[in-house]
Amino acid sequence: MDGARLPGTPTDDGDRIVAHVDMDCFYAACERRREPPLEGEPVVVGMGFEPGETHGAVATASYEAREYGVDSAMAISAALGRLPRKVDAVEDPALDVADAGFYRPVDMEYYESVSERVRAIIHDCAPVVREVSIDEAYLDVTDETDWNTVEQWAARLKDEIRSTVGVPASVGVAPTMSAAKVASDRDKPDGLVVVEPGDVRDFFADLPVEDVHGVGPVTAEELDDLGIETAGDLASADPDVLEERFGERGLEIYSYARGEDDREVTPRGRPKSLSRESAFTEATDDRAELGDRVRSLAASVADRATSKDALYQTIGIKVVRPPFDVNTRARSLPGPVDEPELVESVALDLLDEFEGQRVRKVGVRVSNLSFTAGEQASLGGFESANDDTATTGPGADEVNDDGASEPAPDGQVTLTGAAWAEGDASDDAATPAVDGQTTIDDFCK
Ligand code: DCP
Ligand code: MG
Repeated sequence: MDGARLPGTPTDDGDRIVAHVDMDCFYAACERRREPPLEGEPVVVGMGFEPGETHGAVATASYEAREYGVDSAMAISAALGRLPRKVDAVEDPALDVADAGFYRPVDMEYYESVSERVRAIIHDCAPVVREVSIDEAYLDVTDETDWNTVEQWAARLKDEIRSTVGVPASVGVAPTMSAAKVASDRDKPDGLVVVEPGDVRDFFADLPVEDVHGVGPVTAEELDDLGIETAGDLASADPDVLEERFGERGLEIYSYARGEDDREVTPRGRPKSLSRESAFTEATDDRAELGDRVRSLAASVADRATSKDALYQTIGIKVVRPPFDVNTRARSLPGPVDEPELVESVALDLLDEFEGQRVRKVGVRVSNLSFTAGEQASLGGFESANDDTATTGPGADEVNDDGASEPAPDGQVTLTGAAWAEGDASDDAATPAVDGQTTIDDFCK
């Protein structure tokens, strides 16, 4: 493969290859790992199922237990009603042992240790990994494989996890994170679904709108009111209506439904850039109002950089003119600094170019980050999911820390006119190659 491409940046044809790995019924699979007779049996992991206990919930259920209607987050009493405990069934002639299951208490320490092993394999096989929960990660594998061979690659990753750690995984592969996530869920358990470039919008079309990134149950209900039930409906909806109803987020979910998703797979830990944006309720060309907003965003971004011990070498602004005209400008400095006044003065300077123009959203960003000595990258492990960007309607702010594993090494700066959403991977240092691993390394090659 072309060694010049940095991890996380598009291939020549613009398509990244993103894999999403999600372990199958993870806690239950962990229990089976240490208690093999549970293989093939209905297994429920949760709390509150011992005699005398009344409260508790199901953390997860094996796929055999799901056939009885037992699932995550269900009250344990409801689960026991559908699937009695095996130990109770053998004692109680009114219960059928064949329709009973094995209940096990949650043991996070053990699940974390299994997760750690899975993570080790994933990191050895992919240069860029974003862990999003105890059993879930995104991988950018553009450099590891290509569209002709990615299915085999993913099958081998699954086999490697299964044979080395002893737990099953499902993998989705697609050119975007959103599609890869949906794909990994499509054929569970032990699933492997590849969505090729060009097929993403079709792949989404018939899915319920909840499957679109950024659409939760409340938004789904509101969309339903608008007659939008599927991702396909959302993709062909009127973006103005969506914006009016949901603000900026309306446009985001519209894009995701269309298969457009520029998010890069970036490791958690040190951010690649820090930005803050703010939308006006009504577009404005009032220089004083714009200046005030930029000043306060600049102060907030600089503050965040200081709190993260981040030095920045590039300061930029984003100016969105109605309806969707996104402009970014950035200026590089001779060296990395932590100077809040400079963020403000450069941002205001860059804003001058838009004098007299109506603006509906402004943002300030510092990028090309490096970190002061002593600050360790804290790759959070398979932590609970925590989206970096919280987008809200007009008048509210959006915070965005783009993750990256390493600081920029030598201050290469791109004065980009591209939207921030496209990221600035040119500032991103390549992750060092894996070395020394034997079996896993062989597999990775
Ligand atoms: N979990 C939990 N409570 C929930 C959901 C999940 O404690 N309401 C825990 C138990 C799961 C683990 O998180 O095993 C991973 O969550 P997933 O949503 O990935 O669920 P599973 O891995 O169990 O099942 P699936 O095969 O659907 O991924
Ligand atoms: Mg899972």
